[in-house]
This record gives sequence, structure tokens and C-alpha cells, in this order.
Amino acid sequence: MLDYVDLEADLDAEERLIRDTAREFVEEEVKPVIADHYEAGTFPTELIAKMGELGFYGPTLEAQGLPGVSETAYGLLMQELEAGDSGIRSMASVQGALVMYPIAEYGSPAQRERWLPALEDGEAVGCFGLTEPEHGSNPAAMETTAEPARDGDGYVLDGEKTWITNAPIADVAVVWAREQSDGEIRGFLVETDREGVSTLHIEDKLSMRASVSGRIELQNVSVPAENRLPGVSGMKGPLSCLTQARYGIAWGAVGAARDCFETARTYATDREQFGGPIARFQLQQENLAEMATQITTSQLLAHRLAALKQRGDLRPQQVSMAKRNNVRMAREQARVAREMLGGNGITTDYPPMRHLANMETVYTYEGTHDIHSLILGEDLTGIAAFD
Ligand code: TGC
Ligand code: FAD
Repeated sequence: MLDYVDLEADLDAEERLIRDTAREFVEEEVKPVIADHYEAGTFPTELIAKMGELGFYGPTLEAQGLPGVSETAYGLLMQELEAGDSGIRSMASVQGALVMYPIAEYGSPAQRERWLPALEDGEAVGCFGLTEPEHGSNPAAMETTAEPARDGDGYVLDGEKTWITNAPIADVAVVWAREQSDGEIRGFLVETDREGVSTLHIEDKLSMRASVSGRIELQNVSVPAENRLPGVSGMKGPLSCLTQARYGIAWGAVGAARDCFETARTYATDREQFGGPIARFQLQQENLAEMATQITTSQLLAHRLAALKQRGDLRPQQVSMAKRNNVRMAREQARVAREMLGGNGITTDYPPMRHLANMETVYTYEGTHDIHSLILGEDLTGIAAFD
């Protein structure tokens, strides 16, 4: 596997073990089935519990007996899972960074006790409802409301969330809504079997096909007061979760690109044209040299982020830079790998086209490439250019 500047040498025993466990899982459980799931537009749901058993959900957290592994170990995990498919990494990202993280960070002791062990094991599935049909890049304009219940105990939620990963298979949704009493954004844990909650599949995707996406409709949904996340209010709540997930994506994208590189390198040495392997042509070697260089520099950025995050110095804008750079890199290099495979490259027999199609989603979700440009632009100039 490509590790051109020997980053392996700096890993400790636990980091190697977690990386190797995830790599083996992808080789044995994901690669044999993922192309069929991609074609069928299904997620391999039988892997959800297995991923829980292997400790893939929320492993950097420490609440409720969670193991608190290093940020590098978590990054390597995301890298290996996305080498399998972005849908597999998304499953772990949503469960850990977008559902377990807010419960661990902002939840009550009762909420932690109720949900964290079940989510860790994969016994329960969570989803994160921020995006709405009319408010994607600007979630602060959300229209979903939380009104105090008439009897004074709890809230009534109304609104619609869309493009929510795992919504149709989730047991619990972290729903972000505007509390009517003070206009603040707050998070609510909404069990998906509550009266008034409907989850609907989004079926017609041409990207991220091995992942479940859906809508959540909330019509007059009563939730008790104890389902509100007590520890946060304002956009900082959802945006801080996004920082966790974007960190994982910055690593994951490197894994997808590496899988494309390894496929292209093997193909180029095996495939013969004009009397010998295509790898002997300078044009193909230039492709491989550029791909290896881009992947290596993205890996270095991800490793640096891990060190900053581990010591508590990571700023969200630095995560934006890495998400923006590494996903663009993976999208470009997946296309080059696809091209190097000629006609065979457009099939599901090889992974580059699948990774390339997935990268269209990854480029867009968790803040589009444009939004991360603007976050960096504001950080570099002091002038916000969103409006
Ligand atoms: P702004 O006024 O800038 O900030 C409000 C408060 O939040 C704090 N903050 C952050 N904290 C942690 N991490 C971040 N990334 C943060 N960004 C801001 C900020 O310090 C402030 O705190 P305080 O204490 O002063 O109140 O917020 P804004 O509403 O103006 O934000 C603007 C903008 C455009 C940057 C933001 O809305 C944004 O990032 N938009 C992109 C939307 C997005 O990324 N959506 C993702 C939906 S979830 C998803 O895609 C899941 S995919 C899952 C999968 O399958 O893997
Ligand atoms: P829009 O915000 O409408 O943007 C459209 C275009 O306009 C983009 O190119 C954008 O970059 C550009 N644009 C917008 N504003 C500006 C600006 N100020 N300046 C310049 N250009 C701008 N959301 C969740 O809450 N939970 C999930 O689990 C989740 N999972 C997802 C899974 C998939 C498969 C997909 C595709 C999306 C998912 N999302 C999820 C939603 C995702 O986060 C949004 O799609 C994303 O934030 C962009 O919002 P939008 O699609 O409404 O695009």
C-alpha cells in the first residue's frame, strides 16, 4: 500500500492494530460485496453490527466506557473504511461523529446511558438531521421548529429534513430545530418510531449508491423535555459536530484515492498494449507519479491535523482546508485512475468509477467545496463572503 514517506514508522502499536483490523475488514467483508450493493443501490446492513463489534463507532470518545483511542488511530480507521467505499465510511462517520459525539459532548447522563452503548455496538443506528429542503449550505436559516408543549412538559417538533444519511434505517435522529421561545437552535433526540415521524428513502442517486439516504418529516411530534440536548445552544451545536465528521472525511478521501492508485498501478503493469505493459509508457508513469505525490501530500496534511487535534489545538478552519483539499484530490485522482483502466474503468469490476461517483457526494456534503473556500477566505481576510 502506498506510504511513500514512511508514515507507518510513527504509528504506535494500537494505531497499527486499528488500521490493520479495518484493512482486513474491508478486504474480507466489504470488497467482495460492495460492487453488487452499489449496483443495487443498497447498504450492506449485515455489516452494521460487525462494525460495532470491531469498535468502529465513536472510538475517540471516552464517555460511558468508550475507549478514547488516538486521533491518528481514528483517522487511519476512516482511511481504510473509505478505501472500501465512501458509504461504509459514512456509516461510521454519522454514527460516531454526528450522533455519538453530540450525545457524549452535550447530552445528559441519562441520554448517554440510554444511547451510547447501543450506538457503539451497532445495536441502534443514528442519523443527523440538519439539512432542509430549502436550507443546505446555510443551515442557520432552518425552518424546523420546537414549540413548548401546551401542557408545559416537553416540545412539539415540526419541519422537514432532507438528504439524511441512514434516516430510513435509524432508531434515533439528532434533529436540529429552532426553539420558539428564544429563537435559538437546539438539538433533540427523536426516536424514529414516535408518532408524527416519517422517514422516506431517496432512491434516485447516481453517487454514493451503497449508502442509505432519506428525508425526515416531523409533523406535530411530541418529545419529552429530557430528549433535548441540554449542553449546547446556537449553531455551535451542529457546526461542532460537523468539524468532527469533516476531520474523518479528510482522512477517508485519502483512502479512496489510495485504492484508485493501487488499482491503476496494478492494471498498468498487467495490461499489455503495443507489445508490453502500459506501465512502460511515460504518459502512464506521469499519471502514477502525480497520483502518488497528491496522495502523499494529502496524507501528510491529515497526519498533521491528527497531531493538532490530539493536543486540542485544531481550529475548524484547518479542518476545512483539509476536507476541501483532500476531497478535491481524491475526485481528480479517481478520474485519472478511471482513465488509465480504459473501457474496463467504467464498470463495477474495478473501484475507480465507483469512488469517482462517490466523490461527487463527498465534495458536496459536510460543506460544499465552495463553502470551505469561503470559510478559508474569511479566516485569511477577516471578511465573510457568504451573503
Ligand atoms: P457562525 O456565525 O460562523 O458560527 C456560529 C457559532 O458556531 C461556531 N462555529 C463552529 N464551531 C465548531 N466547528 C465549526 N466548524 C464551526 N463553525 C462555526 C462559531 O464559533 C460560533 O460560535 P459562538 O460561540 O460564537 O456562537 O455560523 P454560520 O451559521 O454563519 O455558519 C456559516 C457556515 C456557512 C460556515 C456554516 O453554515 C456551514 O458550515 N455550512 C455548511 C453546511 C454543512 O456543512 N452541512 C452539513 C450537513 S451534515 C452532512 O452533510 C452529513 S453527511 C454525513 C455522511 O454521510 O458522512
Ligand atoms: P446548496 O446549498 O443549495 O448549494 C448549491 C450550490 O450553490 C453548491 O455548489 C454550493 O457550493 C453553492 N453555494 C451555496 N451557497 C454559496 C455561497 N454563499 N457562495 C458560493 N456558492 C454557494 N445533511 C444532513 O444534515 N445530514 C446528513 O446525514 C446528510 N447526508 C447527506 C448524504 C448525501 C448523499 C448528500 C448528497 C447530502 C447529505 N447531506 C446531509 C446534505 C448536504 O450536507 C448538503 O447537500 C450540502 O450541505 C449542500 O446543501 P444543498 O445540497 O442544499 O446545496
